[in-house]
Amino acid sequence: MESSKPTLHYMQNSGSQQSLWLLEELGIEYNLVLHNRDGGRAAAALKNTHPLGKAPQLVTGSGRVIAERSAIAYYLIETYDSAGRFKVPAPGSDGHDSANNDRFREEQLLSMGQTALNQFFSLKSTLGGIAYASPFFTRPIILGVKLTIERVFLDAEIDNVLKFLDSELEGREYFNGTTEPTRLDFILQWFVDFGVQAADVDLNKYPRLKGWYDRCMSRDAWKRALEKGNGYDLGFWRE
Ligand SMILES: N[C@@H](CCC(=O)N[C@@H](CS)C(=O)NCC(=O)O)C(=O)O
Repeated sequence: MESSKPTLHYMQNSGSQQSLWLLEELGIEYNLVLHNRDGGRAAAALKNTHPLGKAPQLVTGSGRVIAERSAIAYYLIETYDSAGRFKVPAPGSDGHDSANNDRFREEQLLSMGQTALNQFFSLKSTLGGIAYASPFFTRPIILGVKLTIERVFLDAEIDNVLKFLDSELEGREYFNGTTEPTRLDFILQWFVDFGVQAADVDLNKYPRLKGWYDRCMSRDAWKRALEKGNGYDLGFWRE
């Protein structure tokens, strides 16, 4: 256990919310530094702590800076979850739900969020953002390109991954079959929310995924994180 408190650098309207959610779930003491976006981009001050200058960042009790949400979640759970509340039970132990639910399945699902969903939703929301920011006479052209890309491959690819994730929740409250969220849920929740808020994903087509998404956001720790942060609206670029 670290001696001093960790510090979360949180930026409004970003995946910092999921790191704050985990800190609240853990119930530990921490410092919170709130950054506003600067013209939609990262606050310049985030470069003072990490060369990439992105959010979230976690400064550990011993001064080490950790970037990347999945690494932050990994570190926080390893360091502070001594009761194992948010860890995946070992195969064969109580609370473990199937022979194939192991580190390899977890890695596969994490990667689907970080690679497939992230690139699909980034493409969709970037095209939407460019159309939104462009002069009204070029907007229909950009929207036409966006609709063509969506029709030719993008929407089918997204549907493919979301259907798979939905099937992985068969008989499970959270992705690892636990009764509490694990790192997989803290990370995948971000990608699904990115899709819902910024890329027009309709979760009603994926009822198990929708149930899981609502379950995550009905947790007291999620709500406390929303109150402590300085805003969480992933469609902010439409304003
Ligand atoms: N792969 C990083 C993503 C970091 C990142 O790109 N964060 C976004 C907010 S969700 C950001 O800082 N955007 C502002 C910018 O790129 O200017 C992670 O998982 O933490």
